[in-house]
Amino acid sequence: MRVTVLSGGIGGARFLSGLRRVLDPSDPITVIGNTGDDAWLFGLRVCPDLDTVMYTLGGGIDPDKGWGRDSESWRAKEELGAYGAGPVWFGLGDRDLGTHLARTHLLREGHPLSEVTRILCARWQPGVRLLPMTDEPVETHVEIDDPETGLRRWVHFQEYWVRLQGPVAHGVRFDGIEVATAGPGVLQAIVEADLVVVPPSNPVVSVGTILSVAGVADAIRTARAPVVGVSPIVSGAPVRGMADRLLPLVDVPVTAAGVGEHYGSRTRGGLLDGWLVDASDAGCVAELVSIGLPTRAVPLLMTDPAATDEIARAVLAMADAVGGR
Ligand code: FO1
Repeated sequence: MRVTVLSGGIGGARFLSGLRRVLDPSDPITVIGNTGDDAWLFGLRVCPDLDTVMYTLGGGIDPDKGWGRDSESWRAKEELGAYGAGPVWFGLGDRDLGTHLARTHLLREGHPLSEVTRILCARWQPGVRLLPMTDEPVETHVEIDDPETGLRRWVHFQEYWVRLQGPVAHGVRFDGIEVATAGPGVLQAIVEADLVVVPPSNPVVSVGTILSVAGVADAIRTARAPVVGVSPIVSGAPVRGMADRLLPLVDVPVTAAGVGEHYGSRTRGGLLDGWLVDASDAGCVAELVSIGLPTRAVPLLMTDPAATDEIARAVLAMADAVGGR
């Protein structure tokens, strides 16, 4: 069974590790990774959502943070700080810097990001094919009230999330999305899939970014495979991250039902054939089913690998239930 998963952030990567474990090794998984979080730092191209998938499935992730490398050291960061070379607020560890140096070197040699990602993954063997959503640069920016001046200004997503800790947001935009084309293999991975999964990634700045790439949303709407989503919102709050501050920007309530309706039922022009909400949100199942979105309530907290595997199994079961549509 060929499975294609749209992924961004730590939640998406953790879900993927469960899906990889529960599927037969012969079932290929293709990941369409968000690149809107990417940034130039110290002249290096940092691709957080690609690296989080590569490290998490390749066994190199820092398990507590969910990003960056395990057993990390920070000598280069200390040296940079000593020179007053900013930004000091973004934690680039020595081992992680190796990835960014290798990536930047390959980019400078002219390799597209998709080829660079394939080369980096050859070391990690993540057990999935990791495709950047596009080979062209896209950078998410968020409009905030500057804490010093109180004036509205746009900041890069990493500054918004890491330096400012996700304050109230007044706008979000994906710089470069207008001219970005789907990366090599991206649309094909959706068209050829036997199952498409929208994991519990941020609906605005991970899934939303990927869906904004030309052709991706339409490919999902017309895919022959069942499309199953997993709510990133549990009991009215994001399990991690800042979806609660960004969902209002697209007029979506911070609820499992709100995000499900936002993605929409495929029978009504939306993206999903099935939607999983947490057991604590079982109260919204009947309503979503009544608007044509098959929904099930199952435990969605990825508290440990066993729980994560159960969520992946629930996705497969939902796909079977709706796939025969
Ligand atoms: N997140 C933080 O909260 N603080 C950091 O210093 C930080 C550094 C970092 C370095 C490399 C990398 O790949 C990710 C990093 N992240 C950090 C996480 C990153 O901001 C988020 O994972 C994504 O951009 C949003 O999903």
